[in-house]
Amino acid sequence: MVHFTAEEKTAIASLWAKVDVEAAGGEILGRLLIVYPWTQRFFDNFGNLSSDSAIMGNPRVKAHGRKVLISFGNAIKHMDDLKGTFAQLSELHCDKLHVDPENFRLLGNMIPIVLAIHFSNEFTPQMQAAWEKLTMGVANALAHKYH
Ligand code: HEG
Repeated sequence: MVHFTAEEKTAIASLWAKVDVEAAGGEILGRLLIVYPWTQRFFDNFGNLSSDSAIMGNPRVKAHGRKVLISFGNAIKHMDDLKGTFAQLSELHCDKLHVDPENFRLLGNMIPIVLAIHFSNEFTPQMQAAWEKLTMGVANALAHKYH
C-alpha cells in the first residue's frame, strides 16, 4: 500500500484546488487517445477520432475526461484508502467495461504531464514525485479487483 507524507498530501491538495477539471480532464483523455492510439477501441462510439484535432475537440472526449478526472479527485479526499475508494470502479472496469488495467497506468502517465503544462512554475520535482505516486496508487487500486 502506498503511504503519503503530510508534505505530499499538502502538495497534491494545493495543486488540485486550482485544477480546472473541465479543461484538464479532456486534455488528459485526449492525450491518452493520441499518444496510445490503441486505447481508442474503448471509445469507438464517441464519434470522430480521426485526427489529433478531432480528438481534442470531440465533445464526448471532453465530457468523459471530465467525468474521469472528477472521479480521480476522490483519490485526493481518500489518499489513505485508495483501494476501498476505487473498489467498485475496479469491478465495473473489469466485469462490464473489459478495460485492460494496463490502461490505468497509461492514463496515469498523462496526468502529471498535463499538470506540468498547466502549472509549470509550481511543478517542482517534489510535486512531480507526489503526483506520480498518486497516479500509480490509483492505477493499482483500479486494477485491484481484476480476476
Ligand atoms: Mg473509466 C467509465 C473512472 C480510466 C474506459 N470510468 C468510467 C466512469 C468512471 C470512470 C467514473 C463512469 C462509470 C459509470 O458509468 O458508473 N476511468 C475512471 C477513472 C480512471 C479511468 C477514475 C483512471 C484514473 N477508463 C479509464 C481508462 C479507460 C477507461 C484508462 C480506457 C482506456 N471508463 C472507460 C469506459 C467507460 C468508463 C469505456 C464507459 C464510458 C461510457 O460508455 O460512457
